[in-house]
Amino acid sequence: TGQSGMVVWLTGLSGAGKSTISGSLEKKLIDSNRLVYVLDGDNLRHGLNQNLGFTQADRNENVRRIIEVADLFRDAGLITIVSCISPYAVMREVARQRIGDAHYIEVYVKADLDTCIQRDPKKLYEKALKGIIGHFTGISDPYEEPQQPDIVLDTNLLSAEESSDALFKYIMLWQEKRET
Ligand code: GGZ
Repeated sequence: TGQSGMVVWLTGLSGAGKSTISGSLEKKLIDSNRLVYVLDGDNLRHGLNQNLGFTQADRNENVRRIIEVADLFRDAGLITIVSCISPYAVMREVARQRIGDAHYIEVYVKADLDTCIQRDPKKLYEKALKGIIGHFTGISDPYEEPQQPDIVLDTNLLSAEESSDALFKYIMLWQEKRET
């Protein structure tokens, strides 16, 4: 497979399902012999981005670094899956510009705020609602919904498996179109 790299950028609220879908998509791509790597916002905040918090400036710097790393992996020929809230539309636009339209897919992992609050796997919403954590996306910090994502995965309706399946198929078709 003479594959060329690309970036699959997952944006959405905390708890929307980005990390789960990323992991499951990664597995499907590996099973079909693709080179793939996942860049997860939460994980990168333990190393590369450990000096950054959640102000708008810090989130933008976080996303800026992720864009640069993602573009390097893409350049190396990998399907690079990015999973980070990336709440500001401007920075997602920076990503598309920097990485290039021809190598970039924006995926909106969509779930209602109420659903995310119900799921609350890390009990972060509970803390945010009590005011123990500030600047929390959806509660005390903004999330700008994508206006023209390439694909929307509505995790209120789809399981993580169904979502990653739909995304996998979308990527396969997208790559076919690019190659011809
Ligand atoms: C949002 C926060 C916050 C605040 C900690 N707001 O769902 P998670 O837990 O596992 O992933 C979230 C992660 C957000 O990091 P990102 O790098 O994706 O954010 S951004 O793109 O906006 O820079 C969440 C956890 O960190 N977390 N505090 N205040 N999410």
